[in-house]
Amino acid sequence: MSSFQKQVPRCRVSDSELTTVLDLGLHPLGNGFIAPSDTRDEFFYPLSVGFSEESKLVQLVDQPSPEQMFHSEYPFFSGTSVGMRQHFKQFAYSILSSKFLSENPLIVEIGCNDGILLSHFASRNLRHIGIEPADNVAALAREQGVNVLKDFFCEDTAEVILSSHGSADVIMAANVLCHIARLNDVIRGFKRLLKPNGVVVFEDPYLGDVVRKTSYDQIYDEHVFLFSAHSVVYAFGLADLQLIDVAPQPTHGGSMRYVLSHKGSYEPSDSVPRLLEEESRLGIDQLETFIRFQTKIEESKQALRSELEELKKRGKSVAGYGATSKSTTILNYCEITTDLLPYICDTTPIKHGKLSPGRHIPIKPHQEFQRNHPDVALLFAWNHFEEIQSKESKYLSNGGRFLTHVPFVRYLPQFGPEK
Ligand code: DWN
Ligand code: SAH
Repeated sequence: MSSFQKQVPRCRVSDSELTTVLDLGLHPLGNGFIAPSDTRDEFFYPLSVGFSEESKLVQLVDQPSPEQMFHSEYPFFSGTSVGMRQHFKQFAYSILSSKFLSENPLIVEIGCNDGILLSHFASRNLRHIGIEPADNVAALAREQGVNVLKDFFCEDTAEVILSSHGSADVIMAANVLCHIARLNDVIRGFKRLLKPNGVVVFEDPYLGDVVRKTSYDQIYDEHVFLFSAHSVVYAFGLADLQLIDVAPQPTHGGSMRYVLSHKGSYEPSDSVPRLLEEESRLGIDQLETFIRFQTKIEESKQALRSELEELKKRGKSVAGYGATSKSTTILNYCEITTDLLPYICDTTPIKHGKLSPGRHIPIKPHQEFQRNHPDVALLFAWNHFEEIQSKESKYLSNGGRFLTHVPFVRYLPQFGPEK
């Protein structure tokens, strides 16, 4: 083979051929909020998505290195959303009241961030450990009394935990397994670390929701995988771990919680074959579905751009709401710059005064939005709309409206006053 020929990408889990199904062009880091003085050296990578017919895994073809994404200035803090705090409280209660905890249990969490979930176990003096590579968020978790090991979880980390703490009753992971390219390594670590009757409980944005809602903004550097029951069964099956339960979650625009155990430890619930059947009906185990998805994404881009251009023509003021990682995909793919969107408001202090990755839209404190209500707010944090709607009741009653692209470009509330 000539050295100029491009190699066919391979599935990270099955090593089978990966077919590229989406190409979104060059993108910056999803959370690469940048100081105005640093824009010259900004990093870009090709954002494209592949599908493996073998593992059914939807995955990025290229992902930047973990150290580029998760570091001591990681700007996402799980506790910024009241709704997510509530969600993780319930998540903790579901584990605390389950049959999976032994007398003196060990609970392990991968990607514990600011301690939003693990703090519920720490406050009950239960043995626990969180693995978190981003120093700044790990420090917040420690302030809550959470024990944190600063590292990227992999099989070697599992060995470290085994020798210091013993094996785990429950291994939890929320919105993190979909971030880790070396999934086989992580799963081997789970296999080693888990007690014979232990369980892995993890949740991530669900591929079925992304396809149904055309929420293509869930595709960015950090999200190297978009999971389905099909791909979870395949990937964990390689290590003899079985899927015993699934439960849809409303978080992050539609997520799925997966429960796994050693093969044969528990009888899988009916929810598993039911979800597998539903996925086959939706076609998310088939290549053609993702080829059609590219067309839907392009249509969404055209509709969003033309609405923003129309608002500009009519002299309406517009601001972005929530400088989410997801917004980086929308802004860069839809080529939205300050002429259409002068600023984005966000509640995270570390993002203030920075520019959005790639398109360089200024990020301002939420107070700016409150001081100066725009005619239209482009809703980047659409997954938190319920919470935002109650927080912004004054904005809405004054005739303000939210523009969203999910599941198609439209205004919220749908029957609000004409702006
Ligand atoms: O998977 C991931 C999830 C868990 O969190 C990570 N890769 C990164 C991150 O994704 P995201 O940035 O898209 O997450 P959220 O939770 O949709 O976005 C939160 C952002 O929105 C924060 O910057 C805070 C902001 N926000 C706001 O300004 N006002 C949020 C709420 C609820 C608000 O009222
Ligand atoms: N669990 C939290 C945080 C999700 S953001 C929530 O659901 O809100 C993803 C987190 O995973 C970040 O804090 C990131 O630093 C961490 N992370 C990324 N790769 C990791 C790895 N290999 N091991 C452990 N944590 C990781």
